[in-house]
Amino acid sequence: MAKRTTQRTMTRRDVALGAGVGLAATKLFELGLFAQVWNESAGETVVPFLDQPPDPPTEELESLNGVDWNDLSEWLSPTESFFKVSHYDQPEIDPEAYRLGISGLVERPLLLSLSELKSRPKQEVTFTLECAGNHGFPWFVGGLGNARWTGTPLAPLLESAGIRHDGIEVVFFGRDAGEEEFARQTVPQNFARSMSVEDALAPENILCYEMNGEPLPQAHGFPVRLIAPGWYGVANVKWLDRIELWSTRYAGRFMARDYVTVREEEGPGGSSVYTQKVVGRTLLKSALARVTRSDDRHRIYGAAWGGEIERVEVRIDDSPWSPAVIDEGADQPFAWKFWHYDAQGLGPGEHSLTARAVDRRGAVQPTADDPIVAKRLTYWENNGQQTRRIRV
Ligand SMILES: Nc1nc2c(c(=O)[nH]1)N[C@H]1C(S)=C(S)[C@@H](COP(=O)(O)O)O[C@H]1N2
Ligand SMILES: [Mo]
Repeated sequence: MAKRTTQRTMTRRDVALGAGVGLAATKLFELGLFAQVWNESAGETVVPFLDQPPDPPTEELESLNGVDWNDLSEWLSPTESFFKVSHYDQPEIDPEAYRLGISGLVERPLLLSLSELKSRPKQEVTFTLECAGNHGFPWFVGGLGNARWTGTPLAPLLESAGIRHDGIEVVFFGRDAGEEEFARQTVPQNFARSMSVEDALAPENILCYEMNGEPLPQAHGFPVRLIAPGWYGVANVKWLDRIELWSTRYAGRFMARDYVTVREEEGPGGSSVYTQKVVGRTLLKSALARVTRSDDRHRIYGAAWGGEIERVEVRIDDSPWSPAVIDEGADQPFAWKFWHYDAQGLGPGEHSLTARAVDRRGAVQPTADDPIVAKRLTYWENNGQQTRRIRV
């Protein structure tokens, strides 16, 4: 049933992005930003994983995968292959006519043009955006990407609009719209997500108009999207149309029905109780990318993201956990870390390789059979440790 929902709601193909992207890539390459982090030496050969993810069931779902783990080498994900998730239409917005409204329970409603937004102070963040459904299906493993996002901070704008004391909820509406059923009635809705005032005022949130140094591509929310570092993809509203301050909680589809993690938990006397949690902040996560061999050494490459990563640890078969080397991203709090781990003298036969991320507070990425992961009844927020197998 869950699968059907995804197929129905995630049906947008990517659009051709045009010549601007080629320029962007060249420019960034000159700046050294697309430089390959993992420079494999001549003697290194790839040892394929025995378990490979299947292809997506339909061609339409292909654009949900951006990262191809087997080929991953660029720390900054190229814009042209960045994953795309759009639940409704992809509105084309005239940048000249564009106005972003900030209204509702504010003292001074604002209506801002794109050039007004661009003339405000600039802020940049390198942030790994991930769909909360990533790793929710065997074929959905590349629903993430790391980009440099540029825009203007949200908090000063909300402050200059003046949030009234009864404004408790900040609702971000996209321009895209679709039909939704509420109480057996079908009604039109805009894509929207909300945050508490406190969360919305976080200094890292930006109204973003550039991705990897170029104007935001249409598929990624042109002309303006919210970038909320530390939050799952769904909170990063594209084609941002209006921001409203409400005195009540907002309970649209993407807050209250989709993107809700339902779990079975143990209640009193061993009974089952069920909880529902809105998908919000990202969870601590890691993944293996590939394994190479040169002589007697196997090198495991991977990434970790979704929290304040302190270290990444690797375990081979039933050996003790041992720390990996962080190669890239240690200085960027919202970006994924690239890591590698060297294993010497792996004996012939099959081996299982597992990685786990550990955060600054000592929290460990859960195992795949931890109830917090295994007792999810919806496919969102699968951040369980991943085990991959190779044959030596
Ligand atoms: N307006 C709007 N914003 C949206 C969406 C959408 O369908 N409409 N999808 C969300 C989801 S579920 C994800 S995972 C991210 C994906 O961002 P990307 O397409 O730029 O990779 O956008 C989010 N923002
Ligand atoms: Mo998503």
